[in-house]
Amino acid sequence: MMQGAAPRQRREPVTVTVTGAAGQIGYALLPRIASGAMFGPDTPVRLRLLEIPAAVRVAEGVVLELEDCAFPLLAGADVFDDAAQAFSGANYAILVGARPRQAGMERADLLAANAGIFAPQGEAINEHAAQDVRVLVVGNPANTNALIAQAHAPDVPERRFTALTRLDHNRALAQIARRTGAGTDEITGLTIWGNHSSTQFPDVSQVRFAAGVQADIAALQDRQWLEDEFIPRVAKRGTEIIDVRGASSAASAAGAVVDHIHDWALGTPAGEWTSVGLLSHGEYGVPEGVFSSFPAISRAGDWQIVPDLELEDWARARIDASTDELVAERDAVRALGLV
Ligand code: NAX
Repeated sequence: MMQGAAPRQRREPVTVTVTGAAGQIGYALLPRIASGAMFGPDTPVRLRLLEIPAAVRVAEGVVLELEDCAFPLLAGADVFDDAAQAFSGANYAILVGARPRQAGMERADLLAANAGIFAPQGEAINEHAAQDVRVLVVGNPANTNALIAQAHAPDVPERRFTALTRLDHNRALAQIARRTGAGTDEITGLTIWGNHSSTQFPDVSQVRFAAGVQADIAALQDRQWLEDEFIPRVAKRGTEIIDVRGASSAASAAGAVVDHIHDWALGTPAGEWTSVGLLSHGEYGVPEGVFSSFPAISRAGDWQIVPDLELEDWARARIDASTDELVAERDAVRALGLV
């Protein structure tokens, strides 16, 4: 028999639980996690997938495909319809599965339906996940679902709960790159503030370009472009994708999940920040007790909100409008006794 190359030195596997694994984001996300895109080429992953009973077979089909990718880093993939089992030993929990808004559903109905998912999942994380568990909520309404899950996991440090706004961040980055001619990796200082909804505020006031870059930097001073094109396009990009693709964002959502957890686990690059939905303690005047998107850096596995950024008056008004919406969502779930 021929002698192959010596195996790489590998770390202990990381256990990642993904809910909604049979859905379209799941289908785009799971191969990327298993490929090593999330934790790097030396860290194996063990996947624990949660689905509702009716979708377990589909999730098992996705596992068959993962097997057929023969990923060297995939240390196992199992499907469950029970949250306690699915979250057992999870180092990372990615909560994608959610109830979509159906015709005739009021916002309170949507929040209540999702609370029925995120409250028990928060409890299961509290009871069964690993000590170092880190949680990312993707399923919408993501910010308030994160609040519900966090409120039901009192033993997990609150900063270990996050809501995904990295997709909005990446969408804004791509639009700035298009407008200025800079590469997406030559742009720093972007922030998404507020809710992952059409009220969000993509803020370019602190944007910086890499030294020597050939770009139309002055374009970002064009207030008319910012207000009439950039902000609405980023905030309504989800609807644009549905109109053009005929289905909601999946590959880009999966890409944003990979970026978010990658930076959380391995750190944001020196001198850069990203956008993360975090529980507010009044930073930047955002009301306490809502999950708002903030500028954040990750060091040693912890998110820290970037302090002391200047906010112009019009930015303040837009952030307030988005966080008012978050307060209204919080009050609605509070009225239902859910947080
Ligand atoms: P799909 O409808 O394709 O998949 C959702 C999956 O979740 C289904 O397979 C369903 O069976 C499962 N599910 C439902 N309840 C569950 C439960 N209690 N436990 C486990 N699994 C459960 O939706 P998909 O396109 O994958 O989107 C998933 C969620 O992501 C939606 O709520 C969507 O709105 C949200 N998004 C959030 C984004 C963000 O940036 N925060 C962007 C992308 C996406 O729109």
